[in-house]
Amino acid sequence: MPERPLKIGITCYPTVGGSGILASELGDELAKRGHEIHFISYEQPFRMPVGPRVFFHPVIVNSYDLFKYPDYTLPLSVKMAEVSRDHGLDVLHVHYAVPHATAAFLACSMLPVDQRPRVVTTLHGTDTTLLGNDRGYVPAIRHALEHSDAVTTVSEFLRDETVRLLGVQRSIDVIHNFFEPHTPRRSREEVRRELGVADTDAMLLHTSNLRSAKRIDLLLETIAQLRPFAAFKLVILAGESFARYENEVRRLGIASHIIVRERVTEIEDYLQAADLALFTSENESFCLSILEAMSFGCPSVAFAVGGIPEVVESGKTGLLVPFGDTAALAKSVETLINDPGRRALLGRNAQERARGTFSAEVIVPRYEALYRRACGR
Ligand code: GMT
Repeated sequence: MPERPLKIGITCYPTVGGSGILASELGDELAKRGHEIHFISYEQPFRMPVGPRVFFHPVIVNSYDLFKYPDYTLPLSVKMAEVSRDHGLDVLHVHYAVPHATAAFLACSMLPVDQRPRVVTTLHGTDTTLLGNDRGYVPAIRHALEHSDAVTTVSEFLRDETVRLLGVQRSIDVIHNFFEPHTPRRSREEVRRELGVADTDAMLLHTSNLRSAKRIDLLLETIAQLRPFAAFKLVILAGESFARYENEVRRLGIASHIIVRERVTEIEDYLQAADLALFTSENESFCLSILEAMSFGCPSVAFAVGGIPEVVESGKTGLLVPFGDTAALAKSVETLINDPGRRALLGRNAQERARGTFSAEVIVPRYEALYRRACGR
C-alpha cells in the first residue's frame, strides 16, 4: 500500500542565507513529491516555491511601547499551533533551533495530544558554533534538541560540534545539504558581457552574505597577491551592501579587478559564467555556495575549515589550504588560472560529486524517511 503524503510545516529565516535557501528548496522538492507544505515565518522565504500544495502563513509581530525588545517566539508559536490544528500537520520541520525549535515546543504544548505534530530540528551552523558559546542560550537550545523527535545537522563537523559545545546526548542524523540548479536565463557570453569580463580573463566568483565569518578581509588580501595581475576578474555576489569594503579595495589597488553585484536572485546565470570560485570563511558548517558552484562544474579554492572538507575533496574536486594562509590560497588560485585543463578536470569531478552525492534525488528521500520514522513513533 502506498504511503500517504505528509503535511509538513517548515519554519526558517526568510532572509538571504543558506538555511533559508535550503529550507525553501526542500519545501519545493517535497511538494513535487506530493506532500503538502506550509511555510510559517515573518516573511515569505527568499526562494519560497510557488505552486500547488505550497502555502505561506505569515507571523505578525506587533510592537508595544512596553517592550524594549519585540518578541517573535510567542507569535510564531501561536501561528505554528494554529496551522498545525487547522491543517492537521504531521511534522513541523524547523531550520535553526533558535527560536524556531523552542516555538515549536510551545506550539505543541498548546495543542491537544492527538493534534501535536512531530518536531524535526535541523541545525545549520551558528546556532551551535556561535550561540553554543552563549550561556544565555545554551540551556534553551539543549532543551529544544533533546525534546525534538529528530535532529539533523548539515555536516558531520556540525554534529560533532553540537555534541562538544552543547553536551547533547541524543542521536543526531547528518543529512548533508543538496542543490538542484535551475536552468540559467542568459548565456555564459551574455553574462560575461554584462559584467565586462573579457574572454581571456579568468572569472573568479565569490558568493556570500558578507558576514564577519566570511572574512572578506582575507578574500581581498588573497586577490591582492595574485600574479600575473592582469588576467582575472573577481565577481562578488553580495547578499548585503559591499560599501564598507570599498576603501580596502582601493587601498589594496585591486579596484579594477573587482565587480560587485548585490542581492542577485538569478545566481545560476553567474555560476555558469564562472571559471573558479573562491571562499575565505573562518568557519562554515557546510558552505552551500561551494556546492552551488560545483553543480555548474566550477571548482572552488577555500580554507579547509568546518564542514568544507566533507564537500570538497582537495586535489580532486577543488583545492583546500589551511585557514589563514592567503599566500597558499593565492598560489592555488594562480595554479588553476594558469592550467585550464586541470581546472576543467576538477570542475568535472566537482559536478559529478554534486550530482552523485548532494542532489535532491539523493538527499530529499533521507528527509522523507526521517519524517516517517518520527511519525511512526
Ligand atoms: O552564515 C551563513 O552563511 C548563513 C547561514 C544560514 O543559515 O543562513 O549558513 C549556514 O547554513 C548553511 C546552509 O546549511 C551552510 O551551508 C553554512 O555553512 C552555514 N554557515 C555557517 O556555518 C557560518
